[in-house]
Amino acid sequence: MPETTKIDIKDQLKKSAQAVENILAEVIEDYPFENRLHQAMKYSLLDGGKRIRGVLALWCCEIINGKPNRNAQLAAAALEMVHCYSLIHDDLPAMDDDDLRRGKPSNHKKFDDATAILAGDSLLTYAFEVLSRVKPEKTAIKMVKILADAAGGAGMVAGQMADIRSEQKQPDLETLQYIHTNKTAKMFQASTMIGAVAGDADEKQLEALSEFGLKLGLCFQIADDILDISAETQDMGKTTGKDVEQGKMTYPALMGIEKAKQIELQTASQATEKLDIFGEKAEILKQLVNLLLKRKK
Ligand code: GRG
Repeated sequence: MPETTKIDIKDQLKKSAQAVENILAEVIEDYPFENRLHQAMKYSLLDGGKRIRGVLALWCCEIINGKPNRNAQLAAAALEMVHCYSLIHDDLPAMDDDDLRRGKPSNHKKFDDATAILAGDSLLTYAFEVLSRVKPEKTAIKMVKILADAAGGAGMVAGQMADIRSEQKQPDLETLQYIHTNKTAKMFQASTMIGAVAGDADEKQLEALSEFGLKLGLCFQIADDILDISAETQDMGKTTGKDVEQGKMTYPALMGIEKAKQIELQTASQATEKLDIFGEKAEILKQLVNLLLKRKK
């Protein structure tokens, strides 16, 4: 990672996303999965996605430690596997019922509902097997706790539950913040925290990256709400316009698109402020925030 502010962020993101892709390709071949499950897991896991969560883990480790180590690579794979399971399950008829994900038929369309459920289950459990390879064990346990807290029934799954229960209801800020924090932001926070733990961060550094991750995740979800209205299905690789159709609680639904854009910018600058203690070293994360603000997919 260059030390100066002259970072080609798109190029850096592409390279690091490829590094995440490589580790995913490695670990997914490294276990005796049942054959059909294995095909379904690989179908959704490989060759797709921006890999933001995995990249955040690599970059946060690098900010602390100078380079992304093996622990950060294993954790990046685990984060992307949990994220991928959530997308497979989210697309099922009982949830968001979507035929398209990452520009191709969603898992249950390509295979079938039962296979998609099991492929998601298998990705979720395998993520923790991969984390168990982190050394020393003390570090692995810290990472397991961070990821389990963020992904489970007090995190992403809780956010998904609240999201489903709030469909067709009058939007209110408190519920909306609860949904966004849990459904999306906590997995971003887990990504930055796990990267920091891989780099052996001290408490102050861990806290700063944790707060940065949470704010970035909120900003990412507000942007996603806006893109669902303003972007094209073709660019997003998933069906757009569904939030309005399903009566989802979103920032634009609560306050209109212009105000939502203001909150998005405000949240982005709150995220960036958390990086002050790292000085120039965190420049790449600041530029990532700017890039995500401009994203079209
Ligand atoms: C089903 C347990 C369970 C949880 C579902 C993550 C999630 C919770 C649902 C997916 C649908 C959605 C809009 C979630 C909000 C988080 C989000 C914006 C996911 C998409 O993340 P990206 O854009 O996806 O990073 P890629 O494909 O780039 O990896």
